[in-house]
Amino acid sequence: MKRLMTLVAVLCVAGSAMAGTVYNLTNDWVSSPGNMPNWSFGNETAPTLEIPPGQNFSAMPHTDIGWADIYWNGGEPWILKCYNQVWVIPVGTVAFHPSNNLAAVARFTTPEDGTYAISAVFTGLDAGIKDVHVLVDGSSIYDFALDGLASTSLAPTQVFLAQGKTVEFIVGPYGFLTSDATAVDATVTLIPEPVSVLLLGLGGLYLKKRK
Ligand SMILES: [Ca+2]
Repeated sequence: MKRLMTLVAVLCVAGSAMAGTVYNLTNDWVSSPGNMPNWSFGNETAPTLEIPPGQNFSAMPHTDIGWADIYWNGGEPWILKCYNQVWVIPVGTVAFHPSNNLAAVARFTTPEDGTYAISAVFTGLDAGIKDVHVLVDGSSIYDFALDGLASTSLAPTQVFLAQGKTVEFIVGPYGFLTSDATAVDATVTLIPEPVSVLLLGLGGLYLKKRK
């Protein structure tokens, strides 16, 4: 009976560990540069039919901003979070805006080897059409032409990645720059070792004890 209770307790711990380590762009957001160890920000050559996304990454600042400045911020591309959340940028998202020639990019760098679940929601905040992408280690796993206020999602997609690999969330101008502000909710979750492996280990331990 005691063994059974121990097993149940261990399984409960294993179950809670299954939630994994969640890296969410909005929740992890810190306005001071250098304080987001897993995230960096930049721009890349705006993708076209000839140029794939993910070319010529160049770092750029990310910023907090008051709501009234958003449309008139200028200096595209930009990536910002509006802390007072009273206008335009929905709670739980960060806003991206490309320029004519450059896509806005948030780049996650994997802290360790492991299986990662990648998901994203892109929501148009203005009337323009924009191209949105998710890249893993430089290769696209998701591309979508997002028109106006529509929304599009990448369902959780699992990939194994070594430490130091990149996952990029990108908003491009889709050819021309007009009203392309886009809210992004980006999440990368490090998934723990499967419970099945734990169970096999526990089973082995139990059999060994019974001998
Ligand atoms: Ca556009």
